[in-house]
Amino acid sequence: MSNIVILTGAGISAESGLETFRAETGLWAQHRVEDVATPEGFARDPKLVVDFYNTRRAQAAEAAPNAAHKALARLEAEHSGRVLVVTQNVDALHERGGTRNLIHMHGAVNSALCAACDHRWEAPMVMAAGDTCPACSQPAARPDIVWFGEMPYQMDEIFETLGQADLFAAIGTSGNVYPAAGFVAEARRAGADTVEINLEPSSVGSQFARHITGPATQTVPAWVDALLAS
Ligand code: BV8
Repeated sequence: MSNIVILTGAGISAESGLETFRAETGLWAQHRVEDVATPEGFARDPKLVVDFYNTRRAQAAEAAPNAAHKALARLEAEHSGRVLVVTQNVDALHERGGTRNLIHMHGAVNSALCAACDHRWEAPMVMAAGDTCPACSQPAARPDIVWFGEMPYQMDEIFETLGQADLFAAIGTSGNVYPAAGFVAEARRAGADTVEINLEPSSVGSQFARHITGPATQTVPAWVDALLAS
């Protein structure tokens, strides 16, 4: 199991108190996706979208990494081979939990992006629609988030690593959003072993060789212990 690729979703941060998307009381129950997570929604009402991410940024700052985040950091530190965490999450709980080799494929709520010159900088706690870019001074600041219809970040690197994976794990993701939901098929094509760690099977659960069921703060540390012992 030298090369391990781990995809995480909102479920790994749920026990840190951050809402998931598709639970009954989740983020998509409170906001229409097309209003707050699409470029069209941002163009239509930039204040609504910027405020949505201001709220998420404040909630993420209040949250603490949980035992699952910390277990993945321990795996990276102690595993003899390579460990890459690809997260769909925009919170910073993986890096605050100690993970270094990390890709935020859907962006990060602590980062701001200039829609005019592509400059990135650390987002202020509260962004406002029309904020100017510190590099080009245009009023084109936006949350550095990948919205629906936009290309996720570092896809070449992700696919290259999936092609060399010995083990692919998906933790706390419902498998509803592509291209992330297609990673398990890519890993299987590379001959990797696959495991899904979740409260219940995801929409792509049938594509995984193994399932570990239960809350991430219990299942992930036990899974890491077993991996490091093997
Ligand atoms: C793109 C913004 C193309 C950040 C998000 C086929 C191929 C390619 C694309 C598509 C396709 N079909 C459709 C598409 C388009 C679309 C898509 O997938 N639509 C879906 C709805 C059908 N995809 C896109 O638009 C993507 N872009 O494809 O671009 C392209 C090509 C060329 C040029 C340009 C563009 C972009 C997708 C990114 C969208 N941005 N968010 C933010 O606001 O946070 S997606 C959003 O949902 C999140 O980022 C998150 O990543 C994603 C998935 O949610 P999950 O993380 O899985 O969370 P969820 O609530 O759903 O599930 C939680 C899970 O945890 C559950 O399974 C639950 O059981 C579990 N759980 C809960 N508690 C626990 C737990 N598990 C363990 N322990 C617990 N305690």
